[in-house]
Amino acid sequence: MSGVMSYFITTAIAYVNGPPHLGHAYEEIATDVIARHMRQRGEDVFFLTGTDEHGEPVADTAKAHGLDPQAWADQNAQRFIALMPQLNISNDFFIRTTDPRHKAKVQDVLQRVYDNGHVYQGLYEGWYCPRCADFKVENEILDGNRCPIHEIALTRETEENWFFRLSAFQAPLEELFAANRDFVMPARAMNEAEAFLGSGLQDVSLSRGKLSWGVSVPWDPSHVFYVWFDALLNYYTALSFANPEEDYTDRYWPANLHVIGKDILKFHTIFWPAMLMAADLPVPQRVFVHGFLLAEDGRKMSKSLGNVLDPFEVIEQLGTDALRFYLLREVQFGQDGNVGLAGCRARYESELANEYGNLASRTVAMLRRYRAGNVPAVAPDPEIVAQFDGLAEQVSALFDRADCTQALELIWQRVRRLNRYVEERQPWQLAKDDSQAAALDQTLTSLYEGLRVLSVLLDPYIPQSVERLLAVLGAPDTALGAARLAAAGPLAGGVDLPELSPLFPKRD
Ligand code: ME8
Repeated sequence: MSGVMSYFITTAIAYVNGPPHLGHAYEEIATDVIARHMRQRGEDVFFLTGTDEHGEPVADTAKAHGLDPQAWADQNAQRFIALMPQLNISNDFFIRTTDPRHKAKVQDVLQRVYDNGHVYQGLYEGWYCPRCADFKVENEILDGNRCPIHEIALTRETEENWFFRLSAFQAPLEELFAANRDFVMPARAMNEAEAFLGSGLQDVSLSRGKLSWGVSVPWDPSHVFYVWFDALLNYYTALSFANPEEDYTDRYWPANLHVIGKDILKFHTIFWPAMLMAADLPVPQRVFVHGFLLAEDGRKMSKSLGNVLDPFEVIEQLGTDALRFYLLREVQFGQDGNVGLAGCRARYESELANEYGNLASRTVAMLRRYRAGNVPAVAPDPEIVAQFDGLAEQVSALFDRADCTQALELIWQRVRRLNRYVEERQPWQLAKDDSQAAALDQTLTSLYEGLRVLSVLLDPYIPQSVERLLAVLGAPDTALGAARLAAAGPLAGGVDLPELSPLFPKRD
């Protein structure tokens, strides 16, 4: 195992207060792309996702549907579990926070925080958003005492709670931020976390006495833990029971990368590392904060405005790979972006079908027509070799910063380059002239090899299509080491290429 590194990557866990939506699909897909890339590098990846089932967001919606919270959570959790294969997500485990093993572990860890002297009883008085399950501090409140995220009226809460001494972690967090400038990425998110820290930390509620839907506090069973601490701890607790045969905690903790949306930055970059420090546990390496997907008209997606991009509709019309590709190609990961069905169809047509799909079809068709399906065992064109030189390394370096959008752009530049190469070389002309046989061999080998390498690099994004194509190319290896042009003739030499049906067929 020498040289193999463990790589623990997570998504946020979704509230089960409704069905999955595009924002959830986006986060799952992006995280999956990074996890798949890391597996290609040979790393020992563990990819965790799941559902957040306690607290007011779930208790309130359960009540509104006339169900008890557990029945409501069970029903909705199934929809999130079903989403994973629909999106082709390669998660290694799916945690539900109502799992008794999670609850027991939450109690253990928070008991340690209590025993370490970081908890006291006090009176909370302030503004609270039941949709965020968030106690807002003064500078987070919109005029008229409204939630900055949901824009709904905040409730005034006065309750006797157990408090976590967050303020005691001001200096340790400042040190963490100074020592690890990539703790929060991208840089804009780091600035936001530092601004929050810079405004001075106040202690936060650790428990709720008014709520019963949660994990009970071991030293005071009349309280349940505040849902955010229960939820954040999923990243740690899951490792202890994901595999009944082996406790994964030592193997994978601390997490390498938490992928989250911008609305939950404070919890992950401030509360979470402080809580871990209070429990004497190592803090994660990085938190990557992605943006929000908005409608094509730039507005928030809403059913009443009719501008919702429904991931299930895209999958049905264009396939899972099309959705995965579109979201990562259209929106710079880490920024907000506008998305819609029209844009998705356009990219399907112009890029997946006409660029990559067409490159694949014509390469296979020409090899079959001019060389009876055999790949000539000659070296590829030095000019194409130069174009691909260092590409896998550049893609890896971008993934080190979770920049899956720029990585895709680098790959796509080569897809376009190879299509231009076909136009420049005009293999159909070369084929008419026997004296050009060597030129035709070199052209076809270059196309075959280039297409194969690009497919390996595209595998994390569009795994179904790539794996189908690589099978036809007779080169199924998707390890990153295979993403290099073979110097002297194709890896697969002498394969007998079967026909390729269109990877991205025309849709109405
Ligand atoms: O916040 N675009 O759950 P959640 C992009 N349970 N991302 C979006 C989005 C959008 N329009 N809408 C939501 C919670 N998200 C908590 C997390 S983690 C210990 C607990 C993202 O179901 C959102 O930013 O409201 C978050 O990362 C994830 O979806 C789950 O949101």
